[in-house]
This record gives sequence, structure tokens and C-alpha cells, in this order.
Amino acid sequence: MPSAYSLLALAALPAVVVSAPFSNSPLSKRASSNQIFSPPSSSPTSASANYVGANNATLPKTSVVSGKSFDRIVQIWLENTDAAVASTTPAFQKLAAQGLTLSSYYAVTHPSEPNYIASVAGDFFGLSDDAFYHVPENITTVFDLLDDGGKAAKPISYACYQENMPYDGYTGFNYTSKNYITPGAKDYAYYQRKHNPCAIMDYVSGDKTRALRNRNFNDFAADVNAGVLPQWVFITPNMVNDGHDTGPAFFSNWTDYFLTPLLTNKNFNDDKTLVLLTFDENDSYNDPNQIMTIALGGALPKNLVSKADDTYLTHYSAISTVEANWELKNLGRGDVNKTMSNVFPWVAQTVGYTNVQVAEEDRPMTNLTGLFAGPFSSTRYQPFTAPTDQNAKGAGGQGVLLKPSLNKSYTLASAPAPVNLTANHQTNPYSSDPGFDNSKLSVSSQTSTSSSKSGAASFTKPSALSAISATALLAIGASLLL
Ligand SMILES: *[C@@H]1O[C@H](CO)[C@@H](O)[C@H](O)[C@H]1NC(C)=O
Ligand SMILES: *[C@@H]1O[C@H](CO)[C@@H](O)[C@H](O)[C@H]1NC(C)=O
Ligand SMILES: *[C@@H]1O[C@H](CO)[C@@H](O)[C@H](O)[C@H]1NC(C)=O
Ligand SMILES: *[C@@H]1O[C@H](CO)[C@@H](O)[C@H](O)[C@H]1NC(C)=O
Ligand SMILES: *[C@@H]1O[C@H](CO)[C@@H](O)[C@H](O)[C@H]1NC(C)=O
Ligand SMILES: *[C@@H]1O[C@H](CO)[C@@H](O)[C@H](O)[C@H]1NC(C)=O
Ligand SMILES: *[C@@H]1O[C@H](CO)[C@@H](O)[C@H](O)[C@H]1NC(C)=O
Ligand SMILES: *[C@@H]1O[C@H](CO)[C@@H](O)[C@H](O)[C@H]1NC(C)=O
Ligand SMILES: CC(=O)N[C@H]1CO[C@H](CO)[C@@H](O)[C@@H]1O
Repeated sequence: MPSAYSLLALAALPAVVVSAPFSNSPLSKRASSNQIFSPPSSSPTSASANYVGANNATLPKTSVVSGKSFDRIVQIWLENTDAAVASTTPAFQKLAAQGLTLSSYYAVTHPSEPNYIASVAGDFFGLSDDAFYHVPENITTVFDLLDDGGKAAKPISYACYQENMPYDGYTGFNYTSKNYITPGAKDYAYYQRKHNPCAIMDYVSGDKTRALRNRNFNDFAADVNAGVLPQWVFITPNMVNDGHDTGPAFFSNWTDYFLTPLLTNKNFNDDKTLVLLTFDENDSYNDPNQIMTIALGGALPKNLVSKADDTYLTHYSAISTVEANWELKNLGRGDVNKTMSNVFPWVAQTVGYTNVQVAEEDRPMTNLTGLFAGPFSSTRYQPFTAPTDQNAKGAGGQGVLLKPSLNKSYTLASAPAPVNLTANHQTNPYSSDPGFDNSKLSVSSQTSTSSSKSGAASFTKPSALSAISATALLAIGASLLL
């Protein structure tokens, strides 16, 4: 490993180093297609037919709940790239100079989907593939914590923004739309559910008002322009822009196009905004699952700009940091696992939370996959269970959020031993579509009744669509009070 890693002995306070934390390696290590980046829109805040469904209404303006370190956190997830490779791209080199490189940030397993699930649920539930799954409503996620509002009992707004998703609340496995990179080529599956943490959670997808928080990039443009971007934001670029089907040179170009201008847009980034640019997982399964991560935005203390910090962090840290910032309750899962959930170091300092030092040799092997029992494992299936330690105090200084719909006594201790469903020719009960139909959500929020199917061809300019009805706005507002 690069020499910067050996500096991590230093202690509880952020161990800030100035040197480049990743060794250089070739830009295009991974196999990539020959696609060349082409902007999907004229700017990140302009609507585009390429994004498919037009915006029908912006989110309601809600009062901002002050956090101890930031008032908004925006996570942008790119795909499958080793930290050493990402750090050599032009966009990351430029952005590293404007932010803090979190040089010991790790994914929690392989492949993609379990990492996206873990980032909001604090667990990947034994998942080791990218198939269709859903998490039942009684299993809490960060969305429950934000709605609950923790100590202050003030709900915090949130949304997922998914490029090329056809309509708000979409629950389909993927979506194919017009190929805008190679005009004339056949349609392209730009959107994939496996990269959408909002869609996978029944708590969001199974509720008509919360489903509107699962939004597309035309909504993103409209919400930014209207100054109503929520306080917790998750952004998933499409399958070419996030590097999944392409590679580092491509996502570097997208990052330049998308994030660079947004960082100077006050409706996106103000002095209380934290932007986390990261990856779902490393590309090399046989190495530690380290991912390049840069913290940016006005909420980052100025003295950390262009530095690196090697505190051991994982996707669970993005949950514990949110809990610490707003004094939220916790999930009682990976978000309270002391080893796995260090709070972003400057946030920990601000709130007075003590992180643990995890030496490189003590870091869990988060490159392992297919070995864990859980509700999403078909070879070691165990049902969803209530958290084991229901008295855990999390980084927000609060207890575990337990919902009335959860059977609190159904813990791992009372669950049956893992079963091999595959050997029994049974399918995983959580891999079937729960059947939520949100296709009329956006339609019902309009006064016009166009029956045209969504798709690039039927795209209409947002201004030509009628505004959301007052009742729909009230419904969205009411969901924040649950
Ligand atoms: C990235 O942008 C550069 C500069 O415009 C261009 O030369 C290069 O071909 C682009 N690469 C990809 C993969 O889009
Ligand atoms: C807006 O409503 C139309 C139906 O009138 C739908 O086709 C489109 O997908 C909706 N847009 C979004 C982003 O949900
Ligand atoms: C899209 O989803 C369908 C199932 O709904 C599946 O058969 C198909 O293989 C998927 N395609 C891609 C490219 O993911
Ligand atoms: C996981 O990474 C470790 C190095 O930390 C390596 O020794 C091990 O072989 C890897 N495991 C797999 C399954 O690739
Ligand atoms: C924390 O996570 C690590 C890695 O998965 C695991 O080995 C350890 O048992 C967990 N600790 C607790 C208290 O669950
Ligand atoms: C969660 O809810 C489902 C019904 O939706 C129920 O079957 C299951 O037992 C519940 N699990 C727990 C741990 O409460
Ligand atoms: C809750 O879980 C316990 C322990 O497994 C079980 O005995 C009980 O029947 C469950 N209650 C309900 C309402 O499902
Ligand atoms: C489960 O069963 C399948 C099919 O019989 C088998 O290939 C696999 O090794 C088994 N896995 C475990 C963990 O028992
Ligand atoms: C530490 C890290 O980045 N993990 C591995 C990811 O893949 C690269 C390959 O470029 C390895 O060097 C890293 O060890």
C-alpha cells in the first residue's frame, strides 16, 4: 500500500496528511466499452428528454432542520472502481484539491446491490447478487430515522434522484430508453433498480406520498432550480455516467459536467452542504474493498480542503454521520457497529463523538461475498429479524428506532437456523415483486389527463405541463409528519 497508509497510527483526532494518498496506476485498468461521454442535458439543472419523464411538480418547501455540522448531505455514487484508479482521473484530481479525500473508506461487500442497501439499511441482509429484492416496511432504514426526526422530533426531508428512471416511484427492475450516446443505436438500459436504495425499500415504494421521493433527473433539475433540494439526497447517475458500463475516463467526464458546476450553485451547495462523492465497491474482489471518496461542499471545514484523512470509514459511516449530525435514533445494525461505523472525523469532533482507531490489519474483510446468512441469501436463508441489541445508543446519542410493525422478540436468537432454499428448490420470498404500482402518482398530481406512455418520444417541456394540485402538495407535506 502507499506510504500514506502507514501514517494512520495517529489517534482519535483526524489524522490529516497532505500527500496524495493513492499510488498511481493506469487510468483504464478495468475493461470498458468504447462509449465516449456525451452530456445528457445542456446542464445538470436543465430538463432533458434523455432523462425520460418530465418533472410534474417540485418537492414542497419545508423548513430546514439545522444539523450540528451540515444542513444537507448529498451522496453521489459511482461504480466499481479501485481507489487507486479513481484517484488518477482528471475530475477526481481536480476535486481532491477542493475537498477532503477520505483515504480509508471501504465498501461493505460485493457486488453492487448489497452496498446500496447497506448504505440506507445498515445491513446487506446476506445479499450476494444484483437480482430483484425488496426490504419489508418493518425493517427500518435511514428514511425512517429522517422521518422520525430524533431528539428534536423534526422530520428531515430526503430524496433519491435516479438518472433515466421513467417516473417517480418506479419499481421496475430496469428501464430502457433512447440511446443518446450513440444516436441510432438500439435503446439502452440506462436505469437499474439495483442502484436505487429508495426503490428497494417498501417503506418508500409502498407508500404513495413517500414514493414521490424516488425521483428522476428532470425532478432534480426542477428541485434545484426551485430551491427545494431536500436535506438528505442520494444521486445515482445512469449506467454509463457512473462508470458501470464504461470506465474511469467516462465517469470523470460526467463528474466534470455534473458536479463541478453544481458546486458553485447556491441552491445545491451552500455553507451548510456536505457532498460525498464515492463508489459502491472496489473493482478487485481479491483486494480490500477500498473506494475513493471525497468530501466536498461548504460545510467542510476550510482547513481540511485539499487534505486527506485516513480514519477507517465504511458505507455505514454515512448513516452514523447523519445520526450524529441531527441527533437521530439508530437502526441497531451496522450503523451501531463501533468498528464499521466511525463518524466522518470532523463531524465526530463537532458533536463530541469518539471514533475508534481500526488498524489496517484489524479491518473486517469487506471483500467477502456469498458467505453470509440472511433474508436475501438463498443458500443460507434466515428471515428478517429485529435488531439484536435493542438498547444500542448510536452516534446521535439516541436509542434504536423500533416500529410497531416489528416483532421485537423475533431476534436472531429466536430465528430458525439458516436454510438452503436453493437445495430445496424454493425461491427467496423477498425476490418477488411486492406489486406496488406508482405509475399513476405523477399523473394524478396533474390536472391534464394525457394518456401517452412515458418515453423519450413523448417528452413534453415541464412548463407545458400543468402544476401539481394543492391536494397532492398537502399529501407530500403530510408524509413528512409521519
Ligand atoms: C473525456 O473527455 C476528453 C476531453 O474532452 C475526451 O478527449 C475523451 O475522449 C473523453 N473520454 C470519454 C471516455 O468520454
Ligand atoms: C409526469 O407525468 C407523466 C404523465 O402525465 C409521466 O409520463 C411522467 O413520467 C411523469 N414524470 C415523472 C418524473 O414522474
Ligand atoms: C431488465 O429487466 C428484465 C426483467 O424485468 C430482464 O429480463 C432483463 O434482462 C433486464 N435487462 C437489463 C439490461 O438489465
Ligand atoms: C480479500 O482480501 C484479502 C486481503 O485483505 C485477501 O487476502 C483475500 O484473499 C480476499 N478474499 C477474496 C475472497 O478475494
Ligand atoms: C461488527 O462488524 C464486524 C464485521 O462485519 C463483525 O465481525 C463484528 O462481529 C461486528 N460487531 C458486532 C458487535 O456485531
Ligand atoms: C415484518 O413484517 C412481516 C409482514 O409484513 C412479518 O411477516 C414479519 O414477521 C415481520 N418481521 C419482524 C421481524 O417483525
Ligand atoms: C414474535 O416472535 C416471537 C419469537 O419468535 C414469536 O413467538 C411470536 O409468535 C411472534 N409474534 C407475532 C405476532 O408474530
Ligand atoms: C445450497 O444448495 C445448492 C444446490 O444444491 C448447493 O450448490 C450449495 O452448495 C448449497 N449451499 C450451501 C451453503 O449449503
Ligand atoms: C485498497 C484498495 O484500493 N483496494 C484495492 C482495490 O483495488 C486496487 C487495484 O487497483 C488495489 O490496489 C487495492 O488494494
